[in-house]
Amino acid sequence: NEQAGAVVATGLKVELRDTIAWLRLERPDKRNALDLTTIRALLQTMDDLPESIRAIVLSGEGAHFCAGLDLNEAVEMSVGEGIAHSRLWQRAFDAVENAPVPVIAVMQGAVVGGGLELASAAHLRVAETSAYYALPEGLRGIFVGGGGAVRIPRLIGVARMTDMLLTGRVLSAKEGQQFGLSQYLLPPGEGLDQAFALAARVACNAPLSNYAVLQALPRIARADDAAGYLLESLMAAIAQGDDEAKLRLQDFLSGRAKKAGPS
Ligand code: 1HE
Repeated sequence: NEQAGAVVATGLKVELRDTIAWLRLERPDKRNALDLTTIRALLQTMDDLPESIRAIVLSGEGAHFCAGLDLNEAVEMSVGEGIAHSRLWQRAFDAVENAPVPVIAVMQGAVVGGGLELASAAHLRVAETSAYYALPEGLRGIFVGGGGAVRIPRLIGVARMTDMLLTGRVLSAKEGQQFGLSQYLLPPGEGLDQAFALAARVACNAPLSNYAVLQALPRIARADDAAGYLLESLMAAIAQGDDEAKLRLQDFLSGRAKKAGPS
């Protein structure tokens, strides 16, 4: 895991470690609240990722993953600016969800408001037991604006999101895990190692398989059944037809590949 490069953009630190890019929110004194500079840095970073990157780890420096929108900026915004602001956030978080490689978020402490919207755009979410989730938008007189109204119901359902927005209810890490906000739950301090282990693992998959999982699966899940089945067949045939798949299938048939059972 030798560090190959490090770039510090304001609010976001980017390190390239072999085939893994590590993106870290870097405003711990502000609980990694997302200001425009950080959102722009995230969008730019996702656009500029080197082709050698096979997985991304997204984390927040300090005791909290992210306190959401930098409320100092929201105070000043007109209605028109608010729309433009939200559209920019949506582009940045779309760039995360539509990344060509898996994005693994590590969540500790506050994962609130736009912080939860950002984490929801990742493909795998690792929580530490210190994590807690809230959507204080309702309390602050605002609304989610970073794609959360689309993504969060897909994870936990409209009813739970409605409850969080209307009441400001805070979910514990355990509740978050039960509801589907995290796929992994670990003791404090172990999230990052777990995320890098997962990143190393998924980075070894055939790139076309990962592409199918990231790009085709969510669209199939949203399509009507007939379109879904067709997309699935096309994607299956494309992945299977790739040389990488032929090699991996041969490896299994000749007893060289890892089995699918418990390790
Ligand atoms: C902030 C922000 C922020 C902290 N914008 N400055 N988000 C929220 O409504 C969450 C607001 N934050 C909190 O409720 C708390 O800060 C936390 C529960 C996340 C953490 O509490 P704590 O006790 O660890 O920290 P703190 O003392 O409250 O905050 C430390 C500093 O960070 C303090 O600044 P300081 O200069 O007085 O040291 C806070 O003001 C600052 N800080 N959070 C600005 N969010 C596109 S739509 C998205 C909509 C949303 O995301 S709405 C949800 C916004």
